[in-house]
Amino acid sequence: MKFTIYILAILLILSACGSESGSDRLSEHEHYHESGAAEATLPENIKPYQFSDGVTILGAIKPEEEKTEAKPATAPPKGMVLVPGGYTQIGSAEGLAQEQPVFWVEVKPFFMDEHPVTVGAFRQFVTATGYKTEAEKFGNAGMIDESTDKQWILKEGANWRYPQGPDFPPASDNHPVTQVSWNDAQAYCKWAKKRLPTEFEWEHAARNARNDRTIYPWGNDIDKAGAYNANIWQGKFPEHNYVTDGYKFTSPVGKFGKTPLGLTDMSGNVWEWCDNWKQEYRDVLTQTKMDVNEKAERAQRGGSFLCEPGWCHGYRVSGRSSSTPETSLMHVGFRCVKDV
Ligand SMILES: [Ca+2]
Repeated sequence: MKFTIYILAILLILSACGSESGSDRLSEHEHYHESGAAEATLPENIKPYQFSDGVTILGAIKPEEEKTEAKPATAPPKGMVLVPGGYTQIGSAEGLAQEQPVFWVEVKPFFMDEHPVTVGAFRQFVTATGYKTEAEKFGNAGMIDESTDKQWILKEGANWRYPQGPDFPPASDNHPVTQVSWNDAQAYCKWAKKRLPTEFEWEHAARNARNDRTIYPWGNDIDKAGAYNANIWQGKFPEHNYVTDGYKFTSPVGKFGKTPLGLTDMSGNVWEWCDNWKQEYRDVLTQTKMDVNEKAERAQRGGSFLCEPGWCHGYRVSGRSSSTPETSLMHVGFRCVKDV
């Protein structure tokens, strides 16, 4: 049963930067550039409510008064940056249907890891605790297999140490850890006395805690005179990757996309697990109770090295994806946050 769920999860990751080459299998997400998206309207009569400890959903209206919060007395822990609190408009009227309708949130300040959790950091966790990841327990994990026409497969022996399986090189310590499930990410964050961000905290940070309306955290250009700001896919997915940015798979953390807040890798490299279940925004706003069954998926943000705009432009700040919580994939990692 678990295996069936796992296969299903792999298929569902189609929305996360494509796992099949046939255009008849393109999901709504991947038709972004063909069809665009009509602007969705907000449901009426949304009352502000506490989405999580750190986020209040406000709805259509941003409060008029600007709060000026004193800088926290505590300095950010090593390897983390302060994300100031404030108001952010979540989503994009120019984005996909799943990024709409746009709405305001109030976010409390928090500390965020500068970059995704690395293989080296995850190794420390495993050494200290003896933790076994779900991919290790299953004996396999999801990867795109170049030898079988670049289809997603469950690769035997693939796990965080060997993201593409033991017949490929091991993961480098300074790259983001991948092949970790949401459950694994939770276990790591708990061990590190941190937690996963919610999607809205993540987007607030990607919008530099000041509601920047740019496509990416640093602006609107993915490259500047050929120098890339993110590790993504160049060329037509999945046929050919020109690897103009220098990395076919993951890249060392901190290499790409430093934001005004001091975060890196918020765009591209690996998708990042978020704490919350993924729901349609309309359902979030109307507080529609979610049916949490075995198909329910946890949210992911940030896009990956497999993303190219013609197929998936998930590395925009408003981009979203998701997988079931036991799924492990070669292009999904995470970073942690900590309450101030
Ligand atoms: Ca790349």
